[in-house]
Amino acid sequence: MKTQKANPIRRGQKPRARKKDNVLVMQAAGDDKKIQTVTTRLRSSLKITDVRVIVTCPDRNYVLVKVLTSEPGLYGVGDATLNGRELAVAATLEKHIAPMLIGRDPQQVEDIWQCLYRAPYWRAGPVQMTALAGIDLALWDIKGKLAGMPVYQLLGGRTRRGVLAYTHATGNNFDETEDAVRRAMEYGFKAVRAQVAIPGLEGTYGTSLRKTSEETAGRVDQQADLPTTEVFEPGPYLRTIPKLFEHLRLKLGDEVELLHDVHQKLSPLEAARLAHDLEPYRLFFLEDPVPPEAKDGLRLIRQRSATPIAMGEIIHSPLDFVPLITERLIDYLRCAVTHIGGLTVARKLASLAEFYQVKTAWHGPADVAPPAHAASVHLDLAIQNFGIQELVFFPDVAREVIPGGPLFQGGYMDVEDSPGLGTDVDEELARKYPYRRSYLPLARRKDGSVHDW
Ligand code: CS2
Ligand code: MG
Repeated sequence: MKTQKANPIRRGQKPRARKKDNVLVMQAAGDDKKIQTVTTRLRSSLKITDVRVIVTCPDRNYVLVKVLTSEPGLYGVGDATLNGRELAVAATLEKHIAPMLIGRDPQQVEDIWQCLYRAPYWRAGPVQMTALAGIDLALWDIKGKLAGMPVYQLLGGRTRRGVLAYTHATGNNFDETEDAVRRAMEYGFKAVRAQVAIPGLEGTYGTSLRKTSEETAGRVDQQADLPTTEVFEPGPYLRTIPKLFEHLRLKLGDEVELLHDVHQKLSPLEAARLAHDLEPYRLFFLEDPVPPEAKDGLRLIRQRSATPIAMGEIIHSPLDFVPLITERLIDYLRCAVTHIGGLTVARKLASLAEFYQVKTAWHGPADVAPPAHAASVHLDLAIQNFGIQELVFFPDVAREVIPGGPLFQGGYMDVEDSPGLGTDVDEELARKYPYRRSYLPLARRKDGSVHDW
């Protein structure tokens, strides 16, 4: 694994400014004393001058936020992508949030967070919390650039050499899923999420080989411009999944960490049964076993099994996590940093969780952009109670439009030691890939009634 310097700027040493760093003014100032004067002046007069919202579709839709400041070249980039509701977030940012920010000091990250959370009066919700996160990430990016430090340094500094990552493996049958897990292991992964198509059901969440699968969801070139439909039945699902993990443990042994995502499809009683039936196969965690509306049902799962539970990618009000943490109903906090309101609030949740031995597993899918992945990894590196990080590899076209982001090697993720979050957006290139309407799929039971996807 790559080892990195703990701190890029030692005391008495001039800040190193690369061409694209936004601390050039500090470098130009010459000796340390002048640097200090310029920095102090810059800090006391810094203002937000513009908030640009960039909606782009390099392979799938992303919403980027660029916060510009009165210091030429100093800006921050955040991610505010909400799969399937991109334009609602973009409008919130442009029409409601941007006017409140012009002229404000971008260094007041906490105060701006509190204003944007409380000022609308209407609390939380995925659209508002994602918009707020986009701004929050951009402000942390600016703060890092001003300090000449990567964001994890501002969060307390490195507590680990790297961040344990997991990827997805999927197949139409047990053998195909086993092969996919093996491929991930050969690539260096020590933890893999395993999903399989359920016999008799058309399309199953998490299986990439069907048109309506999770891998293609939101990927516009493969999707109709109205929601596609999958079929779900709990019976066959509950019979198949324990057999999948029995197969995987038998073929792959005990060492690889295995995970599974239920994607909020079960009732508490069904989920309790699944968690119990999976216990012999020692999952790293079982993800989102019930929908958020049924989160009280996590108590039933706890009574029935010791399978670790991760929950939260569709919970968007930070306060909803408090009972889950303080009653120890979950083992892994699994909201997306970018859908819960950003680093400012995610680190508070992580701190609360630390006191209850609950760890983090921030949501890291392909449908949030590199600044969101980078923010998660910066936080993972700094907190004590990090658990695991979901990792995706972006296609080249997305990496060209939104450069930078975490690195992966030997099963672990890391970030470059550049100031801020270490990501950017090429606005000109982004314009070449305009937004295209896309939806997440819908699920129905065999009798036609609507179910959670
Ligand atoms: C999934 C997501 O990564 C995961 O765990 O649950 O891929 C989810 O389906 C998407 O983020 C929905 O947009
Ligand atoms: Mg999930």
